[in-house]
Amino acid sequence: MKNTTYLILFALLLSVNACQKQELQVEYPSLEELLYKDKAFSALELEVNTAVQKIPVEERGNLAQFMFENKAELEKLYQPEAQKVESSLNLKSNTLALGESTTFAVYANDYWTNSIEVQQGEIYTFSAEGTWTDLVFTTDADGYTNWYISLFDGLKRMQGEDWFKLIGAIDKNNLFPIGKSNTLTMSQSGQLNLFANDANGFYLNNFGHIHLTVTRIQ
Ligand SMILES: [Ca+2]
Repeated sequence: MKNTTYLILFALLLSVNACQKQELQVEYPSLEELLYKDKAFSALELEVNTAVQKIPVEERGNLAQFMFENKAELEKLYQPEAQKVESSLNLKSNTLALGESTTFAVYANDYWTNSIEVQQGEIYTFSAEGTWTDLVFTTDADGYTNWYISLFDGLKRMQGEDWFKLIGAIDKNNLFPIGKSNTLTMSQSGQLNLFANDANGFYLNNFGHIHLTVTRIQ
C-alpha cells in the first residue's frame, strides 16, 4: 500500500463528518489535479491512479475540497514513520503460571502491544473491558462495521474480522481474533502481541484503550 492511498483514505475518513455537502462557491481543483499538481501532495510521491480508484466517484469532489482546505493539517498528520508505534508492557513476569492472571491496557493507536510469552498448547481466557475509538466510531473489543468503513475492508490487517476487533498474534504472525471475551488454545509458542484491527497507516486517528485480562487456565 502506497503513501498516497493512506493519505487519501485518511483524508476521506477525516472528512466523513467534517465535510458536508455544500454549494460550491469557489472552483475547487479535482482530486486528480490536486494530487498531480499541488506540491503539498505531489511531494509525497503519490501513485495517483491506484489511490483515486479506491474513492467512490461521488465522494471525489468533496474529498478534493476537504483536502484543499485542510492541506496544512493533513501534511502534519501524515507521518509514515509514526504509523507503526509499538509498546512493550512492563509486566511483573513474562509468563503466567497456571491460574494466574494479568491485566493491562491495549491502546488503539499502537500497531503492536507486546505482552506475555506463551507456550504451544496452553489455554488462556481473554476478557476485554472498555471502549476505544476509530476517528468517530466508538466500539468495544468486539469491533464494529458500517457501510462507510466497509468501503475500505480490503485494507484491514486481519481480513474477515470487524474493524477494531481485538486481534492477537504470536511473534507478530498467525493472527487470531480475540474480541471481548474468548478462550483460546495457543497454536504455537512465542510472544503474545495484540492490536485493534485497523488498516496499516490509519492508527493516527485512533483513540483510547481497552483493559485486557489474560488468565492461563491450562
Ligand atoms: Ca483508524
